[in-house]
Amino acid sequence: MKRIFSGVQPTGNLHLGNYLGAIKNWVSLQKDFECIFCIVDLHAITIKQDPKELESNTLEVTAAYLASGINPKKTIIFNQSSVYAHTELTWLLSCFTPIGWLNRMTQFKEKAGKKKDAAVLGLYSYPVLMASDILAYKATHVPVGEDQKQHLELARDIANTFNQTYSNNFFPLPEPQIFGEATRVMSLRNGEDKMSKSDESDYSRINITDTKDLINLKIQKAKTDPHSLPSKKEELENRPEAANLLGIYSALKNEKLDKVIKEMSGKDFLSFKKLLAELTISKIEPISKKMNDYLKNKDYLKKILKEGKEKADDISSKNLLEIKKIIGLLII
Ligand code: AQP
Repeated sequence: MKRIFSGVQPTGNLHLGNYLGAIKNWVSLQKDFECIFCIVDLHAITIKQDPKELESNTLEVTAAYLASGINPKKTIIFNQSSVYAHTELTWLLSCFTPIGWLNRMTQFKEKAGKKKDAAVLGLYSYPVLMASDILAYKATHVPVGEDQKQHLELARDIANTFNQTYSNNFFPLPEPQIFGEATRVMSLRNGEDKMSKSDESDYSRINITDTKDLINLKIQKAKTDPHSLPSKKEELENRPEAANLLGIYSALKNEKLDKVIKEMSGKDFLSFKKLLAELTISKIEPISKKMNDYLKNKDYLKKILKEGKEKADDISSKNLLEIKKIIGLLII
């Protein structure tokens, strides 16, 4: 059976990178897979969160899922902290994870920065929680952006270690699914940095909730270089901002990058940015309108999460019981 698990953190400022790198691809996967899409609030608290904002951001991400086309009749949608298997499995799997593996994780190094010793344990063990999210459902496929590839490899290594320890194939080794022409959307202010929720400059990202005027302004102000647009993919080397904007355009348009490069070849950035802004608005505005409608009915959003939690609990608690039996923990 093919089963998908993925999630987004409710840390505010859901942006075009989250949409193109994750949510947009999930929508089409619902056709061929059994899908479980989570709002990973336990991951969010590895960084300090305001309690009120965390709660409202959780509902905002739920609304974004629904507004983008995730269908709750077909797909399980729930918030991570409501299903106990995630945290319990994290402990069990942490006993199969050598510290040396965690020391290699680049996201921890980036987020902890120079204050490594002051960083919380949760930030360090974040990838074990992520492995537990996936393995609690024995998910076979995990659609993510490029930035999460290393964590997914770790999840495979943990699953493999467990299987080898007990000479079984209990866990399938989850496959990463990295789709489209914008697997790593970069900041609009610097084509070398990832577009991210935590970037101090709001002009570095297009938020799903940005107004038409703000999207226009952010794209107009996006960093570029002094050349016109290239005629071949190879000419994008050392032009990170041009590569990023063309990648965003082709992902939004569902066209191959080569085709878009041909179409735009020789144009100046001013005219290309106009087209990009129009396209971005045409794709993002309907989502943000629907999101606002959903957010007017918080009880409905909570009902979706509750139904999702029950289904997620049902699958993961059975798996957790099996895992505990395999380990030899006495079940009373
Ligand atoms: N820039 C990006 N390009 C492509 N995909 C991206 N994703 C995130 N940023 C980009 C993908 O979105 C999904 C959910 O991400 P997340 O919210 O769980 O966490 P993140 O990767 O830590 O997102 P941010 O925006 O970068 O948050 P901060 O600033 O807090 O670190 C994942 O599938 C991710 O790959």
